[in-house]
Amino acid sequence: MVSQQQQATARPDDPRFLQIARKVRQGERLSLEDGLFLDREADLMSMGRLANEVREKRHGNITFYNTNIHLNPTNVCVYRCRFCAFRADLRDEKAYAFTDDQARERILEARSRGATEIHVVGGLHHQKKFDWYVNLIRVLHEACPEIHIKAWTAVEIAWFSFLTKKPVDWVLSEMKAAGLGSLPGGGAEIFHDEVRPQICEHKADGENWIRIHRAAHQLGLRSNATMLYGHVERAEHRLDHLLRLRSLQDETGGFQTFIPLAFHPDNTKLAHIPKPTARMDLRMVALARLMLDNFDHIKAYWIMLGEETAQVAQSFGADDLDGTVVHELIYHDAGAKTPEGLTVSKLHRLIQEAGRVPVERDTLYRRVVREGAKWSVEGELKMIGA
Ligand code: V47
Ligand code: SF4
Repeated sequence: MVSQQQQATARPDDPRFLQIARKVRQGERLSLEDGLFLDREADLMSMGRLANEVREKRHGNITFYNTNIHLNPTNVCVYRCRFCAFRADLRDEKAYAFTDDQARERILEARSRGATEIHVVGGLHHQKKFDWYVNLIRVLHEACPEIHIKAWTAVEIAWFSFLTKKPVDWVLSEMKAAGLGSLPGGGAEIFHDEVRPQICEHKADGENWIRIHRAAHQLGLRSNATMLYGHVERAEHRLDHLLRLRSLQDETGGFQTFIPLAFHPDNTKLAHIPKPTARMDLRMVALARLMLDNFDHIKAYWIMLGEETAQVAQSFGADDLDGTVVHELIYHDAGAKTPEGLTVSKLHRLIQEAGRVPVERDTLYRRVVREGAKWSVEGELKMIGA
């Protein structure tokens, strides 16, 4: 079997690469075959340089980041994804579920740190009803209405629809009314049916993930997209995934950013699979930048990639590093060695050392003007914050 981390073999002047470079420079869309060649064979440095051209044409020398905090409301989960080290059973010692007071405390902490965003994803608790999840959003929003709530993956939204027996539009509208601002990109994993049942049996499938993001976009909610790579999938599955995202983006334009997520094997049922190499990480960033010609942003999520690879990724197509990310659990449970949060000055350093100019954005990619913990978005006069 060919490894999914196979070394590239083609020369930089391979005619297939030259043809791809010509297409990219002329603004022509890359095909499935182009993507397969880039993923399996293309010379990594040439591919990175081409992705960097696209990135610099769109964003110049800027790398975006945001000031955010995470909240994983519960780790109890009815599913047993084989790549997940975070989940717990109801009676496990490590099982937890946030109370309203704990959630309020977390968002007040976010405010005192000057965060513009709270990122909320978690497990699907066996005993919690829809009201618990919607109430959590209400509590957060009422405590700090100025902080954008990016919450619930499509898998969670599908679960709420199952719990309430109501359509996805209804679930999303209730959440929006409670204060939901946008959807994160998680739960996408790998859409393809040859892979999905092997890594996350039973949970919402690829078609449902797409359907839920379409519904969110139609309700005016923006969302992100991810792809979990470096486990049992192969190039053709990754390309299928990227093309499905590209096609939904053509239809709705509702995606803001794509985040390739590097698989972290520790403490998971796939612990025998080695962690993706930095070469593979960089290839995925460049591949995404070249294939997703209708996505504005490609995020190099520093928590997953490690700080050094996230720095290099800024020259391989990425224009965003995510954020300060205080209280991250999902990747640290799976062995991520990065810190559980970074100060703004450390994020600035990560960006400046890579030769880029840091620009703080909010969740919707508007520029943030800041004085300490007080901030406003560009063009708005009122300063917000502690
Ligand atoms: O769907 C879980 C991934 C996702 C592991 O939208 C793992 O800005 C690697 O939604 N190794 C949830 N990945 C996280 C998520 C997210 C993260 C960052 C930014 C955004 C955004 C969204 O985390 C899951 C799954 O794909 N995940 N376990 C693991 N062991
Ligand atoms: Fe549950 Fe999410 Fe972990 Fe899957 S990835 S087991 S849905 S918490």
